[in-house]
Amino acid sequence: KPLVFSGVQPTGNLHLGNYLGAIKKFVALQEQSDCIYCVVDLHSLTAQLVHQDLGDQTRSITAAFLASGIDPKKHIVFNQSRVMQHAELAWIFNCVARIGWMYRMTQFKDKAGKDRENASLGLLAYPSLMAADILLYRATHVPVGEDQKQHLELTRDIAQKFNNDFSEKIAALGVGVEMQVGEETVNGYFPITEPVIGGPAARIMSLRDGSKKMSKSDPSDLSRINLTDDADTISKKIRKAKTDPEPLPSELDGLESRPEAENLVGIYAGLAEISKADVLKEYGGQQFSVFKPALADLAVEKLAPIASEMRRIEGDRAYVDAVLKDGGERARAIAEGTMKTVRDIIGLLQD
Ligand code: AQP
Repeated sequence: KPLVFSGVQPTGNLHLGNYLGAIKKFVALQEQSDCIYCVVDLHSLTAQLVHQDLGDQTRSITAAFLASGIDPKKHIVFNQSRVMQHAELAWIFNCVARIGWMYRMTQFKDKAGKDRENASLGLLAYPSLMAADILLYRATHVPVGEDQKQHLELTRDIAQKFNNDFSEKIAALGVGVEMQVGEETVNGYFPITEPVIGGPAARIMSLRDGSKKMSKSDPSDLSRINLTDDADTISKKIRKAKTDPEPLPSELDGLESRPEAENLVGIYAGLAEISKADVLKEYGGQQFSVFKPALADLAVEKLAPIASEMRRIEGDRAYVDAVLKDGGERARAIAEGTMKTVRDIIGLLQD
């Protein structure tokens, strides 16, 4: 059975990109897989150390998971810092990974900006912690938005290097498993994880600028639809979304070099669970004055029930805390099992 892991940072309001690119996939994967979904609070310290309300932000992301339909009894929902093995394995991966690998990460380059020397060491090492999050549970599949693709490739590189560096010890302890990686059969302790990226909404762009991804940290609230926006706000943001004056094309190639139009079509397709081509079959030739209100109605129809359920769950703080505590205990049991083996592989003495 596939084992799915993914995480979301407790850094501000969740938006439509987080929902369509990640959380909606988390929900869909529950049917055929065992899933572990994590609010990655330690990651949120990498870009900003001091937060006003980290605890409440963590609860709010948890409420969004539950309101979207994640079942915390069948699967595991917890916050990362509760399971200290994440930090322990991340340290080991810091010693497996090479600094050059980290400097190549586009997220580091974007977030560190020009003043690289002043970025936190944590921001540079972020992908090591992400690899630890995933490999601690020996997850086979990781649903994420397109922007995380490079970090997942690095996770595969870290797993592969660990498996190679310790191949003799892994064989001696008999803890390796055979895996198919592309054409090759390889043996190792850590799986070579498959990213689950794709579909029409893998990269949702800003509503104000089709060349930038929709992001929590964009200063303009008009650039994104927050999961908690009310119906009027959603309609207003879609009405004001940047577009060009042409009607929608009837064929996919007509969206080339029209990033804003393509983005709105992708959002519609993601919400309606159809392809972009199918959206164009219905709306090809129509003006945005027709398409935008239809998109706004669809977004309200899909998001309003989640927002109201989120508010209800957020109001029951004891329940949210109990979910995270229970999830933390179950996650810790798996994580400690992995770490016992990892310590043996490396040769660290333990009880
Ligand atoms: N625009 C997006 N389109 C599709 N997927 C997206 N994701 C984020 N933005 C988009 C996916 O959402 C998941 C959780 O993201 P995160 O909170 O862990 O980190 P992030 O990518 O840093 O989120 P933001 O909103 O873009 O925050 P800032 O502004 O801090 O950069 C991930 O699976 C991510 O791919």
